[in-house]
Amino acid sequence: MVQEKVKVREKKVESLPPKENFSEWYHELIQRAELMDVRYPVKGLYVWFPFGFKLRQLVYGKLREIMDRDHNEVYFPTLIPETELGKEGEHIKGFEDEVYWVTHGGLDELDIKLALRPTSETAMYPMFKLWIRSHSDMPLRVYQIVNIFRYETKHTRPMIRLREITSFKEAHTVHRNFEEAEEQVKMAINLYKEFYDFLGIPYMVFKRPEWDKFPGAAYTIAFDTIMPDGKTMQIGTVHHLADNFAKTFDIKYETPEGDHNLTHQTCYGISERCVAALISIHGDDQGLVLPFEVSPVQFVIIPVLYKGKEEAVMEKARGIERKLKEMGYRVVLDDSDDRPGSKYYKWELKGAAIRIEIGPKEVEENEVTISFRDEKKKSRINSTEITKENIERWATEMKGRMRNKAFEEMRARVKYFDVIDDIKDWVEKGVALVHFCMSEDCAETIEKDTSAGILGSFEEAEGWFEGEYVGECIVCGGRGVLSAISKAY
Ligand code: P5A
Repeated sequence: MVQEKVKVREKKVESLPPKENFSEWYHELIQRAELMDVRYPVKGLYVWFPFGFKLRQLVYGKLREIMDRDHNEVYFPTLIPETELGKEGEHIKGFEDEVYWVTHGGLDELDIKLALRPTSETAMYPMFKLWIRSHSDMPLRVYQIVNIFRYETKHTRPMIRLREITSFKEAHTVHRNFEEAEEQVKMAINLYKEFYDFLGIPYMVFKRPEWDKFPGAAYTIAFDTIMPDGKTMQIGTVHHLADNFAKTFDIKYETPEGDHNLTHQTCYGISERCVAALISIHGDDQGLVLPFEVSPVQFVIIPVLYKGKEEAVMEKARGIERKLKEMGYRVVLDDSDDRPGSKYYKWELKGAAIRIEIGPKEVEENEVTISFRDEKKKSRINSTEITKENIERWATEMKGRMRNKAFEEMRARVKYFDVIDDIKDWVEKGVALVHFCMSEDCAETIEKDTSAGILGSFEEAEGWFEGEYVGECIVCGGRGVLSAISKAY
């Protein structure tokens, strides 16, 4: 007997632009998958839709879990008096073009202008001066996840270049000396590696050149990933501040011998660029592809209804929904009257990690049809195979595939050069590795010849380059170290 499908709603949906046109794809995807609404009427400010906010919450949940192990969460105010913000000379020089000022309270002009924090060093460190008394008060490690404001003049883009960064995870630490702060820098690098490894996002770690370090830092370590258009994006930074800010804010402690020494500090930050990287690197022509752990919809169950069999199919679908929810997973049973094809389309767009289809055949044989978002194939499994143990294995395997694919794609965009003229075309689509002396003059030559910039010297080249770390500078022939050149976001 031929089974007759239940009549369903036909909905025409426009497909996404192909990912090849990255900029368009990104812009369309974040709207259509309901991550961010870009229609807010202030440049560089965007609205998180509920679905996008859920993704943000899941990603930041991991970041919190990592930070909470040895940092305490705090909250410092949004407004910073001009007098504090301006104290550290280098710091204010770096930020003065980017600060939003509050000048009035109602109709009254304020005595001291207040800055909307562009980052919180100058909000926190005057208080650290009060908190730190003795050597036993250290290490002090705190973090907060807050919004900050930067009046960016370059092209703004949701999650990538914002004027209100809504999800700025900033950590600040205080130590007894330079070496202990340096240990903290290493620890922070490892924490960020753990975070990005968890998301399956490949990265390179650089020491930024002198002219590109964080304003007020002794040195800056940066994480960069390569976006699908071949440009690099800085997805996190770790700064050794030495005693620069301690001098400005007079942060001192008493040693066991009774001396009074300046503290050394570090700070490190990650913004919602981590979410931008996640969706850009793993996404495909159909939409979001998300690791199981952070997907707002881990399972979507799609009933395939045939006349006379609706009840049996729905009953099984509800049973599986209940079972998965009891196991603690995020599940959607899509029982809307759209046709299965539209449902597949919708949940692919939204990156549902695992799809389970149930029709009359599956009911008869106590099976389900299962597919993973990152793969094109479907398979039939027995319903009893849906166990916590198997699900965890599927999640791990899926992450492994996603990470490998992302890593291979990124590796294909990294290439070593020893002749400047060959670089110009390559940086349109990837990163050029070179030996470089780190002088500003040579960097200017590179920028003039290639329209791309120096990312810095590699902290660890493993996985990206097999050759010698030291070699002749590609510009002057002097002593160079392994460095990278790219066009950056
Ligand atoms: C570290 C935390 C700092 O501000 N102070 C506290 C230090 N470092 S940073 O490099 O300036 O910023 C940290 C990371 O934030 C991201 N970021 C942005 N994301 C979106 N829009 C922006 N306008 C923006 N500016 C910075 C970068 O990933 C940066 O590494």
